[in-house]
Amino acid sequence: MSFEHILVEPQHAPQIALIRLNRPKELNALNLQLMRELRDALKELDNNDEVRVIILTGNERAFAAGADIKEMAGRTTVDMMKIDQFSTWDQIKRTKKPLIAAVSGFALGGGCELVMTCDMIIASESAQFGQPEIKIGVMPGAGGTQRLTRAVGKALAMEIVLTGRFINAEEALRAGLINKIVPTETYLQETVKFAQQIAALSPLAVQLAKEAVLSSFENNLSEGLLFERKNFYMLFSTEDQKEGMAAFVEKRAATFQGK
Ligand code: DAK
Repeated sequence: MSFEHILVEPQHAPQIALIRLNRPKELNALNLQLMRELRDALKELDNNDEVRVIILTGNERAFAAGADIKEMAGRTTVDMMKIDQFSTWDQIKRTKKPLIAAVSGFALGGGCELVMTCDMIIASESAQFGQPEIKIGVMPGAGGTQRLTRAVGKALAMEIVLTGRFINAEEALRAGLINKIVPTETYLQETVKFAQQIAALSPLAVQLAKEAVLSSFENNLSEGLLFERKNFYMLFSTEDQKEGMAAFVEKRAATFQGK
């Protein structure tokens, strides 16, 4: 895999892949090419049996400061509709493996929306989150008004979206937007440690459990419970379920093969 705006390490650590957004001079502004590269890399890593968890990160100063304003500034509604960035974002959303965002510095606009498309968020002490689109005359367009509101509730989401105010890692943790705050100097190593806990588990159980949690965004409660039940039953046809339960009974560590 070779890309211009992202760096991909399929084996950053055993079973852990890393994708780094890499337009540092532009604070990792998400231009169309970067997003397409990200979509292609995720698809490839999703199909790679050696990979169990994918980490998405930027650099210490910025995860991503949003969509590339310079690229977007002259566009009309018709241009935007023809480009149809949503198909790229929709594909990213369909990643089956757990996707963990390791965020340091700015995660703004589309950057914040991308982070919220991930399954879990580990933030450095210097992380800042925001949806400042309102300050440039637009509004969030890639899920910001929906995912942020579900994560932090109406009052704070409304404030963030309507004023463009950034929140820091502490406030994001208190509000339920992120999983954990870690030191800035070691934020990536800490994220890898976090990812390793999940990589050690049955990838089949992890995938179906992820799907079931995400279904709560799409379905009402009874549909969601039915979806969960079917995934739960399905896991009883896997070797990993036999291994996991046998290991518990035999008081030993389980080894999951993803079968
Ligand atoms: N786009 C392009 N360039 C950017 C950028 C961005 N979003 N953010 C920063 N840069 C560039 C700056 O222009 C500057 O470039 P040079 O002037 O050096 O050439 C360089 O990065 C360093 O930035 P600053 O000099 O501004 O650095 P500061 O530390 O002073 O300020 C900042 C950092 C993050 C507070 C500031 O750069 C800033 O406010 N950036 C813009 C933040 C923002 O408004 N983000 C929201 C953009 S709109 C959609 C999907 C997604 C979206 C929409 C639709 N579909 C699927 C349809 C998303 C929209 C957005 O994200």
